[in-house]
Amino acid sequence: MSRLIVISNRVSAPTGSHSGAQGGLAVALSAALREYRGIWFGWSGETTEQFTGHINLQRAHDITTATVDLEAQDVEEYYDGYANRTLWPLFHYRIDLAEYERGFAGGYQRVNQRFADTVRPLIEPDDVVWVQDYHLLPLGDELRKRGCANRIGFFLHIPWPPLRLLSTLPEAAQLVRTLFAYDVVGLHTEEWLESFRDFVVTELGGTVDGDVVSLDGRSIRAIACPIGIDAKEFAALSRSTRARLAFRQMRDSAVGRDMIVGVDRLDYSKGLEERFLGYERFLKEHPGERKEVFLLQIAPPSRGSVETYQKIRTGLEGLSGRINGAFADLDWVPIRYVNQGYPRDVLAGVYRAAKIGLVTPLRDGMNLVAKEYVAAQDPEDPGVLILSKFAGAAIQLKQAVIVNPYSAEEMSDAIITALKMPREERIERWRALMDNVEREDVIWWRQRFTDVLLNVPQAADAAAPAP
Ligand code: ADQ
Repeated sequence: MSRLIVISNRVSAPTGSHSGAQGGLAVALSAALREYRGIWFGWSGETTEQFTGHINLQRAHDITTATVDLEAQDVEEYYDGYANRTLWPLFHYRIDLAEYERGFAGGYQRVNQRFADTVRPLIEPDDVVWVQDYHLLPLGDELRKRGCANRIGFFLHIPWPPLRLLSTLPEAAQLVRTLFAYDVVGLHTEEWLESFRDFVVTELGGTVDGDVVSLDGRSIRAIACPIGIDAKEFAALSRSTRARLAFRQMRDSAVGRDMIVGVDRLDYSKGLEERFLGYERFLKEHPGERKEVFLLQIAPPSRGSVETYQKIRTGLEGLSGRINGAFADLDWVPIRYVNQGYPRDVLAGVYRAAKIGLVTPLRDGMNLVAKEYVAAQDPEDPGVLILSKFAGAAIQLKQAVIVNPYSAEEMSDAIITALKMPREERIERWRALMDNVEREDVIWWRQRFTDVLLNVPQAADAAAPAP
């Protein structure tokens, strides 16, 4: 059986327990790596004076991780720069925030080359390589240039932007061409896939035949493959001792009020400001409901070294302060705004205690919080998921209350609808949602992708560089 080599920007070493703040992806990939006796390669998160390519190999919980340190300039140009100040905003349709600098593009290319140089000797002829996310778009091409003829797949965890937006990026054509070094390219939804194909066909003159996309004599499989969560595990987690404790604490502190919960990384794509404004609108339009509810927003800071992220943090502090100042009373505060991460079992208990899960990103590749919220509910008395139509998850979670997060009025209407929803309707909607979350779970996602990847013929000319 082939070994699996997963390559991503960072490696989340599996803890072997659920009490860490480990994300769903780490859990998903860990299971695959265990099954295929694989290696997970990525940046250690540490910096070094001079890049040496020294690999730190570690083995824990049946998984081998291989990490490498980067130079401070690498982190600045590749990670803070091109990944988080150029590609992330652009791919989330925010060209107003995207910064196009040759220094960033150069650093991005350099780090991808450094990754390729470092990981190449670890790859054996029968290994299957799976590259993750927007930090490493050109990595497959760099590996091919180093003679790697293995099957290589790529999965993008964020949206793919429409042609008109992507073409604002100076290196767009070059970057997209490098994707043809892979055998399989996966995106979460048909919508993102459609935009990818549109760019290849319209901008580069490629062709599409079913899920085969061809450019300059090289064909790849491009597929929509929505990621899921480990639903069974998460449902079990929501009944664990720590989850029960968190559930009880939340219910006690709610003193009979309904809790609305939001859980997101502090990121402009998650629509937190619009969410607060929608909630404010609800408080204004429904004065009778005010003291019956509160919003708990959990948002741990991320990418703090990027200025936009510092601004959004300050903006949200101001906004929540203003709303609390305007509406709070001696015995009630409308928004509890918490800036830290919590272990997954605690989070599961919090989700379960919430009458409404408010998941309203402005643009999101998928959004796993929506699925976790569903999986954590009590089947006898489930809460209601309010979900943005702009999250990839909206394609699967059709029985949620779907909203346009740009409209404060729609958000307000959705909150009152969810609060007043009869129990039978809540149960009916939840069952349909849970059915999807369980069926199209993370194992389904991973198998779907690896099945396609393992079935592509290993091209004799695969060692040739991409066009
Ligand atoms: P993210 O943008 O990080 O992921 P999301 O899919 O919601 O977004 O995943 C966040 C994860 O972090 C969830 O598992 C959640 O439980 C966890 N998390 C968030 N806040 C937390 C907190 N305060 N404490 C502990 N854990 C917390 C990117 C894309 C998404 C895509 C995923 C996977 O942007 O669209 O769904 O990758 O492909």
